[in-house]
Amino acid sequence: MKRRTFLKTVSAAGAAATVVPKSVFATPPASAGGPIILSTWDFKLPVNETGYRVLMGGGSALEAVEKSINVVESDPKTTSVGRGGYPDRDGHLTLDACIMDEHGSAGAVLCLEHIAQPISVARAVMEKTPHVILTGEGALRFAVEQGFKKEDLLTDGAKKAWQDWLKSSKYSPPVGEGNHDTIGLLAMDKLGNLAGGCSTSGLAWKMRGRVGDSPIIGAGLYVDNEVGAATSTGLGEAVIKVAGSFLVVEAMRNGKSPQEACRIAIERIIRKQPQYKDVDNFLVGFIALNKQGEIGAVSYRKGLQYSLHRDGVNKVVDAEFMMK
Ligand code: SD4
Repeated sequence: MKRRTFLKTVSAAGAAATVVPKSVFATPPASAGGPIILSTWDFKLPVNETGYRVLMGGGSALEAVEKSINVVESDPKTTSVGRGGYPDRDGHLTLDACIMDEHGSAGAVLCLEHIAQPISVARAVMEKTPHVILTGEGALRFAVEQGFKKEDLLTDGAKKAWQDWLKSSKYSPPVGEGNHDTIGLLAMDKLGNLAGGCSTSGLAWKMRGRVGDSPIIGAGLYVDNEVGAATSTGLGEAVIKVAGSFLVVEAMRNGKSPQEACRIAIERIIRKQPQYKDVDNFLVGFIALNKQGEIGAVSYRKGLQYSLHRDGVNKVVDAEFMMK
């Protein structure tokens, strides 16, 4: 087909099919203003408090996101994020993280080893390189050049758990006990600006080189400062296939509340990935925060908790779920 004909066809079809939602043209809604910190799970660590303090002191949402997530990454007892995370099936602990700021800038590291603060390396990728993603060896080299300390992050406990697993080497990908608890965290600062981050060691006993949704912009995290932000937890393969966090933010752009928007993403997974309906330990969940300061949290099955710090109160809440 000649180029001119092709363009003509596309524009004719596009004119018929595209309904542009009003919200695309609307002025971005005025923000309710922060400080607000919303994060996945209950880590029993001062996660939200750390970021909230940053925000109360006039710090940016981005700064709050990084500092909060660093708390989880540094904790050797958390077996799903940073130091102390469970390794892959070959015994390598590989870390994934991404971050987005209020300008829509993004940075990510995939399969990073030996660096205890992947979210900070992701921020450095965003701020100090022309790229969005660095992986593996290159991410490690960049981190070391930036002054991050190269360490052995596999704790004795994680090594023992891996050695126990090796005895059976039974691999069941759906997220189960001790195999979840990625930190996804969204923040709104006093100016009403949004930022978000996500950090994980991914699924325990995964294949070498496997990456889930957590460091993938649009899957594990998405932030649009005009609209809202979303992040996810659970089986990354399921989230990537529906571009989950982007889907949530786009639903908010089209007028849905954060709660409705999270439901839409879970519904999409239910409809498009029926293979998980009878898998008891399958879990995915989304949390979302819009520009008005409203929040949402919905999971596939019962089990997701979220932590919300707002108006000086930090609470842990059970999320709504959609499947029995
Ligand atoms: C992954 N989404 O690597 C991560 C795992 C996770 O809560 O969230 N666990 O697929």
